[in-house]
Amino acid sequence: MKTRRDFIKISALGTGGLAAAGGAYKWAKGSEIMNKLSGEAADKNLKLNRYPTYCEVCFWKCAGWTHTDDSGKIIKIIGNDNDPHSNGRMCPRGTGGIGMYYDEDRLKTPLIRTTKKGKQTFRKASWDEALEVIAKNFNKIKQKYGPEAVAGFFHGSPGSHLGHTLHAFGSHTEAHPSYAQCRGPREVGFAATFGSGVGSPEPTDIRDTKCLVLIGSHIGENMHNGQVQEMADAIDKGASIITVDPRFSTAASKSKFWLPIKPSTDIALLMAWIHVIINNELYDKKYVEQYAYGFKELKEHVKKMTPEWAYGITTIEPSSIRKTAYEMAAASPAAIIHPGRHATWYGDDTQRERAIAILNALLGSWGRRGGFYFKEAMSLPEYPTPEPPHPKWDWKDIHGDKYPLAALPVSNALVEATIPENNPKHQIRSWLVAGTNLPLTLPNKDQTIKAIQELEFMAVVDTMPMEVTGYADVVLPECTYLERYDYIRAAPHREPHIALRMPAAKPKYESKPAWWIAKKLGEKLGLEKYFPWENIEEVLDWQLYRAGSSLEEMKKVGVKKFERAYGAPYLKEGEDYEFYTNSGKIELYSTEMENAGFDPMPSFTQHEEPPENFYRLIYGRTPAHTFSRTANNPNLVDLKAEPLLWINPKVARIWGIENEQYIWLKNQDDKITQFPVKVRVTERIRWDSVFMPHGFGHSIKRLSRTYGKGASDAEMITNVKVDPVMGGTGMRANFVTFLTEEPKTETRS
Ligand SMILES: Nc1nc2c(c(=O)[nH]1)N[C@H]1C(S)=C(S)[C@@H](COP(=O)(O)OP(=O)(O)OC[C@H]3O[C@@H](n4cnc5c(=O)[nH]c(N)nc54)[C@H](O)[C@@H]3O)O[C@H]1N2
Ligand SMILES: Nc1nc2c(c(=O)[nH]1)N[C@H]1C(S)=C(S)[C@@H](COP(=O)(O)OP(=O)(O)OC[C@H]3O[C@@H](n4cnc5c(=O)[nH]c(N)nc54)[C@H](O)[C@@H]3O)O[C@H]1N2
Ligand code: SF4
Ligand SMILES: [Mo]
Repeated sequence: MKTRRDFIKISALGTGGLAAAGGAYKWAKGSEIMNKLSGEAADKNLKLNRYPTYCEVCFWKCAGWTHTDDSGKIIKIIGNDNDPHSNGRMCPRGTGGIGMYYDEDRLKTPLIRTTKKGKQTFRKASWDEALEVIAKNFNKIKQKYGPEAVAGFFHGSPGSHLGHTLHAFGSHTEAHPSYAQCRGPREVGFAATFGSGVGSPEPTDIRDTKCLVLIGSHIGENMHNGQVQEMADAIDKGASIITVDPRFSTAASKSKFWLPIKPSTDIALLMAWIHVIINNELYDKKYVEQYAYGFKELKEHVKKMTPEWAYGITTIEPSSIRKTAYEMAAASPAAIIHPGRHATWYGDDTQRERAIAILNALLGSWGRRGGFYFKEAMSLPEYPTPEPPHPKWDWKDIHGDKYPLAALPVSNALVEATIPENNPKHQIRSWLVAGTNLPLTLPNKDQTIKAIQELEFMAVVDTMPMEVTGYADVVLPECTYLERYDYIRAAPHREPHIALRMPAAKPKYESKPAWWIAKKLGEKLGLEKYFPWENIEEVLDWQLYRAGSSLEEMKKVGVKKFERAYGAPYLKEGEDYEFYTNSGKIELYSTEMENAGFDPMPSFTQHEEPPENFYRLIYGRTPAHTFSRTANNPNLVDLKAEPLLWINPKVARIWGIENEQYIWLKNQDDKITQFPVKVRVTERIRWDSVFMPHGFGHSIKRLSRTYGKGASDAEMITNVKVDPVMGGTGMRANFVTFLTEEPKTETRS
């Protein structure tokens, strides 16, 4: 039975949560941990134990060592010297990761939705009871509609465990926001060009590059560790950085050229660069001749896309466009036009990524030193379990004719398929969510909530009481990454390698690791045969043994490197090479796009302009936080407690807004932010845009350090431009105006 889900504030639970949190906040500030964090109190007599881990504070997954003192207390995390993701150094967020473990606002027990005196609330439950309720509901849905009607929304490590349970149950309806809200268009655009996506970590050979072009990619605020370190090294070695950003970002401040582009016009700039490089014969002729397909067509296509044409669109001077094109060509092939990572901007994102890929191809940078290296990952054998049942339908049926080049499920398509009004052929009835805060992560929150209200049942696995947990019927508390094993990290890099995560302490409270939750839920669902092991150590040891290592060895070394098995990371001069495209070549003219009914070569299309007195909302990262997951972290709150809204001085003057004033934002659809945001008046942003970091504006009172701190960009993202090629949600077509007085509550979003 469908019941309307009231949003339940977990603060209603327990006693004295806020008071206790206040005390602990002070404790954390003046504590040994904070001193250790800043490296001030290195007590030489302290005996430390160390346990290998890889970080879960963001998806760079740096490997490091968690240190505990002789009483078993977690003291610090430092990088593993042998790890190519971290090179022995964690970023401030990774160092502060222990705040996740110590956060006393954490979820502590399983919770079940119940009604008391007509009011919905959560009650504490045992694991046995909570898992029983989930299993009962999933099996009910399986009987009524088939197992396919249960969908998974996962991000990060817990998804690999719970995904196994979902598959064993009979559903492949599973989505991750890292695709349709993040890197999807980039993967599709690069695959259509080079026959291979970019993947994570990006195989950008930044340490040896001579020219790095960042187009809406803000390394420096985007703190992906190894990449930031390599960029610093490249700058030291004299590489030139070209940053294209409406905002004077950290990267822009390190750049030889900053092109403050009018937002939403990047494709015009990219095409003009291609024009200059072709017309002035600056491209890598031998490389293009040997490896590329469709050069003649491309040359014809860009004929009229001159810097003068692009100037009218982008506001970038033709002379700057030419100068920067020459700069890249001088560095070729050691030049990188960075593909970015959060690529879902304006709905034509696959085409923008295609333009970036084409430019790289012309400069001969794919497979070349200082460009992109050919990555290699260690492949670990899967622990043998029976073949899962074959679902009658899955995400591909949900997509139908839409998004023909989507290689992975699109989260927003799964949300749409949950709403009966959309007449989905395959309706989703239940969600299992783990490691993703959907109301802040998916654009168009109203639609997400509407879908949730249609569900017959929703279970959420999280470490914290978050916006998403408030809508669950059952909440399961996962322990933090410092308290658990997960699968081996076998990410690609210059050298194949593996990294182990193991617990440094017992799970606090009643929290449990996702592998345990996945197995126990599986058993409750009658799927024991898919979990023919006692614990995950058994699985890891089995896999590691076959890869030429063991759990015992990995506990000692944390990271192990292997020889490359599939050739050199760079092309040799004139080497024969077949790309995984239809033509076997790098496709400047994409046959794959053409066959799917899209333009084989990118073109600029005009996007909406802000209405009068509105400004484009651009958002991004802030160095000390990751999305919404760290906003309450006791250590990281100290580094940055609230977001700032960047406004150009000219605009601030017109509005009479002062630096550090708190204001509310209203968007083009009359949505108003729940909380005000502090203004930073700065020349570092164009007048037509405002900038704010993502991940703040939490509405959960139980998040005692971050509740009500700043506005949430997600509340303002109601105009979503979906990429027809692969379903990515363009989120930058939203415009805001300013409210200097506190708005009446009933008008708020
Ligand atoms: N408005 C807006 N939306 C965006 C973006 C943006 O910039 N602005 N960025 C987009 C991008 S690029 C991405 S990749 C996505 C990221 O999307 P998400 O990964 O959903 O981002 P978070 O807000 O960090 O939410 C993570 C959730 O996982 C929980 N969590 C953290 N660690 C663990 C764990 O170990 N186990 C479990 N079970 N749960 C855990 C956290 O408490 C939190 O509830 O967001 C996308 N959406
Ligand atoms: N500290 C920290 N680092 C992170 C993360 C985090 O949460 N915190 N998240 C990680 C993840 S999952 C991702 S996907 C990456 C995202 O990181 P990136 O892909 O590097 O960056 P975005 O967040 O998309 O980019 C924001 C930049 O684009 C600019 N911009 C806005 N509109 C336009 C436009 O129209 N044209 C151009 N040229 N520029 C524009 C903004 O001013 C801003 O500087 O960061 C990763 N690194
Ligand atoms: S970049 Fe920082 S937060 Fe991300 S995994 Fe590495 S140490 Fe952790
Ligand atoms: Mo992302």
